[in-house]
Amino acid sequence: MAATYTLYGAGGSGAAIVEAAFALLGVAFRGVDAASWEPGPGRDELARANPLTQIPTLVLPDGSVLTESAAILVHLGLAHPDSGLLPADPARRAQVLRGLVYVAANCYAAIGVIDYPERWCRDADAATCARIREGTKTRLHHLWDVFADTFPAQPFLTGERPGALDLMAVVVSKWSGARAHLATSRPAFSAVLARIEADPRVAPVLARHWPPSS
Ligand SMILES: N[C@@H](CCC(=O)N[C@@H](CS)C(=O)NCC(=O)O)C(=O)O
Repeated sequence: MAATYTLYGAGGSGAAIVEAAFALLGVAFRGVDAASWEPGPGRDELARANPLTQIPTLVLPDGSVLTESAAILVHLGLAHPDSGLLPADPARRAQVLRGLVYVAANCYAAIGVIDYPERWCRDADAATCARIREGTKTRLHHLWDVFADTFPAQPFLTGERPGALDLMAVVVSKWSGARAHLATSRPAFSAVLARIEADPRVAPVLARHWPPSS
């Protein structure tokens, strides 16, 4: 069998970003169920590939490991220049790269604090963890407001078609109450997220990760 991509991931995780990218590309991949919070052989394999044991982690057909959702999207976009994952126009592409790093460095990083406050504050008790979570959530919602004000949809965040920035934004905004916040604070941006979710290639991936009944 020809070498293929191997994607480590779990339901409701950032692996949905990369699965949706493969759906836009029409490229097959092998999925391995793995997450730091799920003990088992998948996690052991993931830890060998990515010392942070984080998902998404992608093993490329040449066997090299690619982590960091933004880097994975940029790599796939460059490897498939006609896919529309990244804009061809350099000025537009620059803004998409800016947006990808913005979401990874600001929003996704904040989720890591909300999920694991004890990693960021030595000897934090439950009350301290709750305060860290609460403050980070408020900051996260502000970060999304700024994102919405900074990256106009044309009509998608990547351009005329859904692409890398759309996938990053639609998945990372699923967490920590960002959607409920944006529905009131930035309704036009919420409508853009809904438009991305409705794409027939993206919708089944999101439905698998976030089943409608859940
Ligand atoms: N910087 C990474 C963050 C990835 C990340 O935090 N993934 C979460 C799941 S959505 C994870 O694996 N968390 C488990 C952990 O940190 O132990 C990226 O942009 O891909």
